[in-house]
Amino acid sequence: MIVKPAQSSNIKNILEKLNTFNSDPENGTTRVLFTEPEVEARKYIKEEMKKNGLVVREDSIGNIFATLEGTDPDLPPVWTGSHIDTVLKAGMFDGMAGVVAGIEAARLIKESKIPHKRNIEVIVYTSEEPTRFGLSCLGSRAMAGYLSLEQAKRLKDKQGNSLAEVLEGLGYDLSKFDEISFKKGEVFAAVELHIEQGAVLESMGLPIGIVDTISGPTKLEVSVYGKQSHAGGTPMNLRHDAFLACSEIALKVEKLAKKSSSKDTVATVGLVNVIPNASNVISGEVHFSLDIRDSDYEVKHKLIEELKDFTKQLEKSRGVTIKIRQINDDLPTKSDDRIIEIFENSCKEKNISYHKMVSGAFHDSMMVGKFAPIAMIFVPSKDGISHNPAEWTDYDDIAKGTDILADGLLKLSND
Ligand code: HGY
Ligand code: MN
Ligand code: MN
Repeated sequence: MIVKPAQSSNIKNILEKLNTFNSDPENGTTRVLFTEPEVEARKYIKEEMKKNGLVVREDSIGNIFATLEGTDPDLPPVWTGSHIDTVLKAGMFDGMAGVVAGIEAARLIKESKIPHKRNIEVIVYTSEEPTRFGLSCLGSRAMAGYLSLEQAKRLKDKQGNSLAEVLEGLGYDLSKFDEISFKKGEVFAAVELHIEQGAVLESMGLPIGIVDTISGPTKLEVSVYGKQSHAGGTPMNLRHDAFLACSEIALKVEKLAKKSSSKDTVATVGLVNVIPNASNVISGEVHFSLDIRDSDYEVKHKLIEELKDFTKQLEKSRGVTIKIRQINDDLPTKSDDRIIEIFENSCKEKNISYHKMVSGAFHDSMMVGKFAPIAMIFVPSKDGISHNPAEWTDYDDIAKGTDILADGLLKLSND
């Protein structure tokens, strides 16, 4: 009895069907949490799970659990999964590759008829992306006990709908919101296949990455209050230009990241809202995001302190007021050495070269790792592109990653 190799045609079919649930098909893939395309995609993926003999359930925040029952279902289960929601104008693999690989791995294990003690559960985590409510990893954050119902009532989308209201409107039972979280020991292991979203594997010509650390992201919302005035009539020395103050902060954070002692420090400004956003008006207000990440929490925080000192000087030199609001400040997550070893041995047995690496991108595994041992398998991203319609990963590479995943799941479920 062996686990047969994954079928890239299955992976292709499910990914392409998933991609039809898309609110902006002219520009890649956009599937925002609990919008019509995402709700339809959830229905479709649950059907696929049931078709493969998995028993499907959801919790009060919409995390989907699809169970392949083991011989000893009372033991803490082994999980694999990822997300199906996307950023705006995204690609079709970020998250979805891991969900589909999980379904295919479960199918292979079931068909192999190899007995496994622990349940194997394929998970779709709710809202890994911060696209709708501004906060990432909502489902896995709630699982880790870092998102309460009170916070879900306060999290609002651009239309002013709270996460709690949206959940209630979709029929989720909020009286059970406290049952979402897991304690240490309740999940034996959680592994996730994901596209790399960078160019390391491709540059090394390798098909598999094994993630040893997931960098922790900090998201800040910065507001600069200056003085809206005439772009022609206001002398340069009398201006309090909010956008140019924002620009100085953006360039400063880039400089700090580039000269950091850690090779994994990254930072950017991705979202800027200029008020009044008119070509002949000096902006009076600018609200923008700062995304700062590192595999080393201390180094990240030293950078943030330096940046805050810089903004204090800027308030004086430019006569503006700067407010900084922290949205999340997540710790990096280390993978479990035992699971890494299982994946390494599986690669060696299958004669597949691999590279151990840090993930600059965050993933649900970062949150799940707060209550369960985790590890991740990366598959290559073409030209390192992601969060972009041009995102691409070969189906054969996902199938290869799925073989390692299936092997690891089977070993862990018999541990
Ligand atoms: O931003 C991230 O790291 C993830 O892809 N959402
Ligand atoms: Mn993403
Ligand atoms: Mn992702």
